[in-house]
Amino acid sequence: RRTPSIVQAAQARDPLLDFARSCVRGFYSDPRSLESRFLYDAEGSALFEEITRQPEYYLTGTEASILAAHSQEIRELTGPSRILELGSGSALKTDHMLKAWLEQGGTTRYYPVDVSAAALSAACAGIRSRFPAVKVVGVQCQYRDVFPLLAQLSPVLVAFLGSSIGNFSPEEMRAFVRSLAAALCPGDFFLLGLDLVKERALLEAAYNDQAGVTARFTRNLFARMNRELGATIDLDAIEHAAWYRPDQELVEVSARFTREQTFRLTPPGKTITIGQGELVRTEISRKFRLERVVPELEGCGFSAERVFTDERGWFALLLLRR
Ligand code: AVI
Repeated sequence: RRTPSIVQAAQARDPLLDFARSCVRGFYSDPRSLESRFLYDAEGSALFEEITRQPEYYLTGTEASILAAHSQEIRELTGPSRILELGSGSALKTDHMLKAWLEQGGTTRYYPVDVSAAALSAACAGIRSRFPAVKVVGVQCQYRDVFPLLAQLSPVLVAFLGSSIGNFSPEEMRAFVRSLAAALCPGDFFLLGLDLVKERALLEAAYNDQAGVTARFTRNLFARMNRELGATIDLDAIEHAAWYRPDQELVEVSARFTREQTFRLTPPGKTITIGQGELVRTEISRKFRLERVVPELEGCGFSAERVFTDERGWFALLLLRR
């Protein structure tokens, strides 16, 4: 029997209600702050892929160059483990790893995990056409829903690239890393991409690209509310705003309402008014210092096997062992 190419690990009971409730909570919180996981519907995932191709968004290219240089060594250290990638998107960077795995022999199994079904089927189709010898099974779910499956995949390497962990708060990140460590078996690996603290101008340019793709990405969250929750938000009244906060070492991304907007979300039937000039935070993107983050990860159940960086020291790839 053929393995299905995409499986659903767990499904929110009602994804629409999950989105709606989260929006209401976010609009009523102080400061107003929405959950960034809802940025990635089909439209948002496609826009994020476009962000990764913008010249100012150095993260993707820099991480890919580290993977290109070190995938063989990573494979030597991990052995022929299965690869499970969290938030795979279009999974182009993973090519370097799959190449190294195929070259060093054994069956290569790759499990991309993503909330967006569209992004996932594109990733699976792409990998199958570029690497017919790799066995690919896409898993559609939120990251945490994949944890219960990990023990049965051991030996496994869990890849979490692109500094996506930077979109978590410090508390969320610690909880995430601890549960991942608890779900993996001793000897399994965690490959983690981290964007490092750097000059403010470089960081702010990356989140304010000239072509305005990041602005479209931010606005899409509100367009999604219009599409799915019957909101009537005037998207022309929303400006994208992103700046670096050196005190917290993170880029904060917000939507600024240039005109007052009143709209209703159905479900759950709540009316919301956002005043002129108000900000609604849509994301944080934390930037890391190796001297601080490595001990923190070690305190959460991993040991750092290798730390790879690019020559400019902009980005790091950590190979951690459970
Ligand atoms: C997915 N994540 C790592 C991106 C980042 O850089 O924080 C999301 C993003 N938002 C705006 N540009 C990129």
